Amino acid sequence: MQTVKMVVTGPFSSGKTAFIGSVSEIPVVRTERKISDNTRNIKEQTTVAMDFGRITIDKDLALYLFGTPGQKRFDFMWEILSEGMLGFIVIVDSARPETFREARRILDTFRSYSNTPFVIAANKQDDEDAWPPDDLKIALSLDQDMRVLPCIATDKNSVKNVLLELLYIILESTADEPKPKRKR
Ligand SMILES: Nc1nc2c(ncn2[C@@H]2O[C@H](COP(=O)(O)OP(=O)(O)OP(=O)(O)O)[C@@H](O)[C@H]2O)c(=O)[nH]1
Ligand SMILES: [Mg+2]
Repeated sequence: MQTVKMVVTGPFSSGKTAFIGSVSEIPVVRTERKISDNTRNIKEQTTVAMDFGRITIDKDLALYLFGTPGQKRFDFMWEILSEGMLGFIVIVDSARPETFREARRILDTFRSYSNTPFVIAANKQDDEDAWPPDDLKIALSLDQDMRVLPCIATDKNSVKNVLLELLYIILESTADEPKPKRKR
């Protein structure tokens, strides 16, 4: 069985834990704690160390998903979690433009850890205030070739699409041999 480690990261409350929870076949190992300084009052719990989940793609391939904490005060975990990753996903709350700058910072931080493939998930597309992926791409000043995918982290199929897209990019980039030219 081949395993592929992917890291799921992004700003506070962007949907990382929900993303892993939607697809994992094992009960997700969560490290959520009550938010001690809940002045923003967005939600009750936050990830303090990591989330861990697993999804089987076929009989000889499984994805191991490691979710990071979103709050800056726990970012010492990021580099540890990125050890050995083959790809990563930056989850962005598309309805909260005030978090876009932070999303970009996180993207750049993870790219500094490793030059593995990545995709950006334009999450919460079911929110009426959500920016479409193309607008998000401009707002984050992303390069043309960076993939921004629409996502609803609470929807299993949507999450699966994002994971498969990243998986294909990883498999393409790790194909050692150039594919033989097809004979006409
Ligand atoms: N409508 C909608 N809500 C979402 C979506 N994804 C996540 N949420 C909600 O957004 C809130 C935050 O989700 P979490 O999964 O806890 O976010 P997180 O990124 O793990 O947060 P931290 O660990 O605190 O950084 C929760 O209330 C989720 O139910 C989505 O695609 N659509
Ligand atoms: Mg979380």
